[in-house]
Amino acid sequence: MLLTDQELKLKRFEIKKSADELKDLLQRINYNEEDEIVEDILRGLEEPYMFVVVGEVKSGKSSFINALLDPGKEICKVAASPMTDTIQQIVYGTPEREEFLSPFLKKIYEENEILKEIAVVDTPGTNTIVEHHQEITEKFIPVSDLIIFVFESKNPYRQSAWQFFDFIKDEWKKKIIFVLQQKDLMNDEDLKVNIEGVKEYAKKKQINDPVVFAVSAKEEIEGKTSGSGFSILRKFIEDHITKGKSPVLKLDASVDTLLNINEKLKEGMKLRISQYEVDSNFRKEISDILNRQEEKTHKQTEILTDSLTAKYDKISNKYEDLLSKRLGFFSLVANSFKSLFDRSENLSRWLKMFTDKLEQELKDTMGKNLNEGIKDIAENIQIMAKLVDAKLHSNKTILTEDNHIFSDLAEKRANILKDLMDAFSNFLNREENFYDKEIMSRYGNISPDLLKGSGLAAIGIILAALTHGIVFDITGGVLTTLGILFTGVGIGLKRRKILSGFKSELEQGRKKMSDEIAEKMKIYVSNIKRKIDDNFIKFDNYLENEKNEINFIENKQGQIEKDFLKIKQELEEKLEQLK
Ligand SMILES: Nc1nc2c(ncn2[C@@H]2O[C@H](COP(=O)(O)OP(=O)(O)OP(=O)(O)O)[C@@H](O)[C@H]2O)c(=O)[nH]1
Ligand SMILES: [Mg+2]
Repeated sequence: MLLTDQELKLKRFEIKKSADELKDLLQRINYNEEDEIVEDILRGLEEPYMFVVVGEVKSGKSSFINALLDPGKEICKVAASPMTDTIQQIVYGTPEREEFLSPFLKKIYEENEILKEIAVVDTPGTNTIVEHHQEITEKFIPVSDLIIFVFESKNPYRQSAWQFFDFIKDEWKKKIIFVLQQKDLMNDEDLKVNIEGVKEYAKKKQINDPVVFAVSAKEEIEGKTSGSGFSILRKFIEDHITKGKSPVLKLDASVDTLLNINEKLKEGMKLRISQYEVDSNFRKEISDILNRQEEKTHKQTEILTDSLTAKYDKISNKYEDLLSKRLGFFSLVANSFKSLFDRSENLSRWLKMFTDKLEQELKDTMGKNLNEGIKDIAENIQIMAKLVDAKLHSNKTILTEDNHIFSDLAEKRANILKDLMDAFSNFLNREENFYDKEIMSRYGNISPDLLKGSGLAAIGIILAALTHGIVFDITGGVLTTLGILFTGVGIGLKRRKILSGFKSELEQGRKKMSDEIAEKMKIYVSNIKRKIDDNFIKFDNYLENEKNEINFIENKQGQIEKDFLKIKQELEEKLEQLK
């Protein structure tokens, strides 16, 4: 014994503890197939080391097992036609008997010393015309500890056999030994060629030091034991597996399989992680589009207000000049014979005309200017929405719904995205999304009914109404104040005071106008941006959840792997001591 019973018990306990954690993880992601395998492995921990004999139909598997265990007895049925149709697990037990555990699994109890350390499993042949046979065998591979791969000596080169080998080696990383059976049907020379052939093939498939035996079950059973090849095989089994080593090897093989399952999950997670990375990058690009377009809108608004104020300034300067000259003239004539009454009447009339003209010119010029500038800004906001829509449609799917681990998650993600795209295209078509009640109630009040059916185009109409509203409201205010300033000017004409009043009133209006446009545009764009962002709430929640879940799984997996590797190292140190 390499380990005392107590030590074995402890190791089994450690394995079970980490395996339970692995199971929790598998259940968390609904990876049910693998979950059942872990269950099976845990159940098998105290059972003997398990040889599983596989190979193509009629390669001589059942005869091989009979010859190995008891040449005088047909434990497993042998025939010339496809025979073995269930997994037959041959284990130690008295009285000798057979039990059917399921339609696919038969347990045969034999009173045979060697079976106290190993169990031998006969399987249905692969590559047969009988349906399910290969499937039954495939299902049993994960819980095996050692695979005995049986070929017919005459032909170990069938592609189908090596494909099955790939499944065992790549998918389950099982330890494998090769047996060329029915060697009595070959001459020594040809047999040698085929042994070398198998070795070469195995090396090509990354088995560095392939173990190959050539045997004849027929000769062994007929008592021609010296040339049957079985004694060499039995010696190998004693040296490497039995004689006290098998309980440790059993645990070692079980840990290998558990590690392999953990590895598969890790491999499967790679797609999930890259999907998450693509998705969060995609989300970031959407935010970037929004920020960039918002920034652009601010720049365009600045250009618009600059050009508006330039035009405004030109007009105010011109009218200030006019006013100054006119007031100068009235001061001059004030000393003449003209009566005060005349003077005041003329001046009022003139001032009225003056303000009317000023108003008209401001309205005309600013209005024209606004129409130009607003077109660009509205277009820019529309582009923002359209870019987001285009981005949504270019989203990349990596984790597809046929993924064998994460199909549910892939489906959930696809649904979230589909809902998002539908919701967003609805969003774009509903003009009320672009109507900002709060801003619009003060300026450029237009009835939302007017916008019906305009979709994104509403932005242009809304912004035109808004900015015109601001400009007219403010110029209107300026002119009203000027009217008050000019009232009764004729009587006590104070030229300088009037001029400075005029100037400061216009200047205040100018500042108010450009501030107000900048501020309202800022609010308008940031509200639209927020509304666009709101479409992504569900997707953002999904992303957040994915981030946490991936972190959790990765951490857990790392821990489980570390634990298993530690157990494995301790087991292997024990085995090493024996050499
Ligand atoms: N000459 C010769 N014939 C053998 C030997 N072993 C088995 N046979 C014959 O080969 C045929 C198939 O043997 P089985 O042991 O049933 O082969 P199997 O691989 O278990 O077949 P399935 O269970 O149907 O996949 C039978 O007719 C056996 O008599 C051998 O060592 N030498
Ligand atoms: Mg058979």
